[in-house]
Amino acid sequence: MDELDALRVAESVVERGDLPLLGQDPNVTYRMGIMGGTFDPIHNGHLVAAEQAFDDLNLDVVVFMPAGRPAFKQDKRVTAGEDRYAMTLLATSDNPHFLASRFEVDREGVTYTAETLERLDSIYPSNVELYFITGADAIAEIVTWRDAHKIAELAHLVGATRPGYDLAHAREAISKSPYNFDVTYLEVPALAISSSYLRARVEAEQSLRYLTPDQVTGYIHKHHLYGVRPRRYGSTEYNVSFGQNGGDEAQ
Ligand code: DND
Repeated sequence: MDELDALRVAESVVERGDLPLLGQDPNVTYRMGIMGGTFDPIHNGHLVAAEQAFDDLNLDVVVFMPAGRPAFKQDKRVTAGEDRYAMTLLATSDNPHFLASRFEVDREGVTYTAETLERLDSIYPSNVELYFITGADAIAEIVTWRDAHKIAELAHLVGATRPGYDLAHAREAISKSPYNFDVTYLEVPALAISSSYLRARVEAEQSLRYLTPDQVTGYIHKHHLYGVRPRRYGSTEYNVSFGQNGGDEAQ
C-alpha cells in the first residue's frame, strides 16, 4: 500500500466513524440493515423486528440509528440524543450482528432519512446494499417524507407487520406513489409495544420487564428519565415491579 492508499483508507475510516466495515470483497454483495428510530426508549418490538429482518433478508448487519433531531417530532419533547443513543447501545450490545451508531445523533439540524441514506451511499462501495427497516404503519407515511424519491433510489424498504395487520393502506400508498419503492413486508411476532406505552408505564411506576432489555430499564432509572423520581443513590429498586396493583413493593 503506498502513502496515498494509506491516506484514503485512513480518511474512509474517519468518515465511517462507528459504522461497520462492509464491501471489502468486490465480488460479494453485502446487505446492510438500517433501523432508524427515535428510540425514546428502544423496546423489544424494535429489536424483534430488526432480528426478523436480519434473518429473513439475509442481512450482514443491522445498524440501529437513533435520530438526532427527528423529522416530524420537532413540536414534541424528545429525550436527549445521548440518552437515546446510550439506551440503544445497551439494548443491542449482546447481539453480534446488531450495532448502534452515532451517525445521526452527531449530525447538526433535523435528521432526514434521505440525507442519511445519501451519506451512507457515498461512504460505502456499490456492492453494499442498504435496507431501511421500518414498521409497516410507517411505510404508508414514507411517501410523504423529505426527498422520498431519493429514499426510493437508495434503499430497499423492509416493512415489519404484525400477524393479522392489514397491509392494504401501506400497499395503496406505495403503489400510488410516483416513485419506485422496493418494499419487502415481513410478519413479525405480535409485539404491540410502543415507546409511548413504556413511557406511560414508567410514569405510573409500573415494571418494564420483558418489554425492553433490563439494561435499558436500569438506564432509565439511573438517569431519571420519563418521570422517574430520584431515590437513594445507587438504589436498585427498579429491579422489582412497583406495587400499584398488588405487585411487589420496592425494597
Ligand atoms: P420513529 O419516530 O417512527 O421511530 O422514526 C422512524 C424513522 O423514520 C427514523 O429513522 C426517522 O428519522 C425516520 N423519519 C420519520 C419521519 C420523517 C422522516 C424520517 C423524513 O426523513 O422526512 P420509533 O422509535 O417510534 O420507531 C422506530 C421504528 O420501529 C419505526 O420504523 C417503527 O415503525 C418501528 N416500530 C415497531 N416495529 C415492530 N414492532 C413494534 C414497533 N414499534 C415501532 N412494536
